[in-house]
Amino acid sequence: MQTDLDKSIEKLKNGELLKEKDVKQLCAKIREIFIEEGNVQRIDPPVIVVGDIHGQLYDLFEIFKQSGEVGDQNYLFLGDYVNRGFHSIESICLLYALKIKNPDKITLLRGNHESRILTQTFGLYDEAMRKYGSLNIWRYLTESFDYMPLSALIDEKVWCVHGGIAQDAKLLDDVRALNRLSEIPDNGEMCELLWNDPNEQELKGFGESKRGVGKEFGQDVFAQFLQTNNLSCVLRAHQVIMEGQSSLLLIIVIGVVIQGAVCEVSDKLEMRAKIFQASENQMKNAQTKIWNQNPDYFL
Ligand SMILES: [Mn+2]
Repeated sequence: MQTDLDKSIEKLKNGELLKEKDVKQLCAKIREIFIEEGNVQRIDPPVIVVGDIHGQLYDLFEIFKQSGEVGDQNYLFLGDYVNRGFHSIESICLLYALKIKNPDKITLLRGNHESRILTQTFGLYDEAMRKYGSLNIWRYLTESFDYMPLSALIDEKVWCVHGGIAQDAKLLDDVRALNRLSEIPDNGEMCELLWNDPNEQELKGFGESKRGVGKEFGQDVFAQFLQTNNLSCVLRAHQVIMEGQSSLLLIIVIGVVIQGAVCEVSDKLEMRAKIFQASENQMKNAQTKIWNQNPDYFL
């Protein structure tokens, strides 16, 4: 028999919106799952790592089509599910529903856009008003964001985070010790994990970020962090490089930018970028074009 959850997944996969009460229920359920997860959530390989989705539902469909359904494959999403694209609500609801169905097969980290402030400026708030005529959906979703894990660790060796290394969290244990159940603060460790960027020029240590929030960190910080924590690699997202046709999806293995790609991490921790073809449907999305012409690099 098809459960309510299966029905919701089917609807979302058809590009349909859920009823308000169903979104409310998804958000309540997902909080119970998130709260059991750590600030450095452990993950076993193999896993497919995916960068910023930003409401691009049809690109999300394409990823599942090309790389396999959740359940057949393990997935790790690096945050920034909402804002910018036209389908923030459908995208995050689909990811929540899939995680509720397969809690161990899909990990959803928090990005800097999973916040009350950024959603009020960059799309989710307006989308909730436009599609549901009330703010309830925005409220349910932003409350659920407060419970999302901050980072993940694949096989003790590959640390994954939306932004980067935080100045006052030199050890993974420092990250583990944070109390994350809140709105993203505008400074401090939790803020920096979700906002910081690597600086590939001369910078030593930490410096100011062009974004106005968070910091940039030098290659020396990165090398030290790997050594101290006995890691082989850091995987992160967050930066949007505007050269592709359509997709905002991006993963940066520190130092190497993999654009429009998902990153497959094998059980031997070998990494392979899989170049991702933006969906036909998404190519027609006018808003995507606008973002391409007008790169908003700093948010
Ligand atoms: Mn981001």
